[in-house]
Amino acid sequence: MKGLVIARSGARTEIWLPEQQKVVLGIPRGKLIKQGERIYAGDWVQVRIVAPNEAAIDAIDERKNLLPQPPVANVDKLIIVVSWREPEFSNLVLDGLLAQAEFFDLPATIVFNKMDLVRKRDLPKLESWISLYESIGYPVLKTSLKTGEGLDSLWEMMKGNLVVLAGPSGVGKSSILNALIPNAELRTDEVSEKTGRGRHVTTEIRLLFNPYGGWVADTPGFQRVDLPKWVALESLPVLYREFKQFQCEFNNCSHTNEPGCGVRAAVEQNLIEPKRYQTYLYWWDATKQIEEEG
Ligand SMILES: Nc1nc2c(ncn2[C@@H]2O[C@H](COP(=O)(O)OP(=O)(O)O)[C@@H](O)[C@H]2O)c(=O)[nH]1
Ligand SMILES: [Mg+2]
Ligand SMILES: [Zn+2]
Repeated sequence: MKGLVIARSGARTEIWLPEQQKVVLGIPRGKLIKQGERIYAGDWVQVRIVAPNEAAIDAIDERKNLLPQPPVANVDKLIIVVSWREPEFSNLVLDGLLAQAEFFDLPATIVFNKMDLVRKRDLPKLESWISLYESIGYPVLKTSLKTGEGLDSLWEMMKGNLVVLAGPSGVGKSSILNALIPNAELRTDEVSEKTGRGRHVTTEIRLLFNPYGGWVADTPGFQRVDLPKWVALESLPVLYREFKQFQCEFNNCSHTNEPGCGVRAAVEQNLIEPKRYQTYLYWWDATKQIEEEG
């Protein structure tokens, strides 16, 4: 029988059995432990029922991807939440998060939340950013928890998938989760302040059942751009997806100073948005610096 790992904390593994519509405790077989196999939330596993609420885990299915932070396997969608104001939009941060998503093979969707805070005179600027990201193949949604704008589209987009929210702190990730899943509010910063326990620190990763279908991780994925730490310098050139269609003289071209670079030629002809190329150069330098430090 197949099961989905929905919670991992220390030695405890909870498994959702779609056929039985219930959650059981998962006990990894000795063989798996000996092989040093790690089990992640989001893993699909082969199980055998050994007690009313217990299942032995015989095998872990191959993963299509693995998000490192929080550790969640088989992510269908990474939703990168940003805002135009409070906090102010940074295309440098967004491009870094998109490159991280590419590196870990996570299909990314961009959500501009807090649309209610966008001034009328800023709308054309915001729309041109949105067109840019749509033109390179990232879906973009505009939402507001305050007015309800775009929430139906957001729920529709999250439906039936295993979704992780990512993005800078303060953009509204917890608010989105709470609006979707009312009893998820245990996880917000406000609640932990109220209980006086300070910041909620937990090693548990739990997938919450999306009432429209599918699952949502209860803690956000990357909030910072750790790209320079994670990515080998030579893989950076393929993480800006619109660069891939241009040919360079050298196979391993870094698109920085090599002769015959098709990417730089495309930037000059505005076939690649110069703003994207600028952030590429920034992340290239940052990654190079980390690599040189060893
Ligand atoms: N005006 C406005 N405020 C929002 C919206 N979404 C969230 N907020 C507020 O922004 C603050 C940060 O939200 P939170 O969900 O904690 O952000 P997180 O750090 O990404 O989880 C909170 O005070 C929310 O009430 C929105 O669409 N519009
Ligand atoms: Mg939060
Ligand atoms: Zn090049």
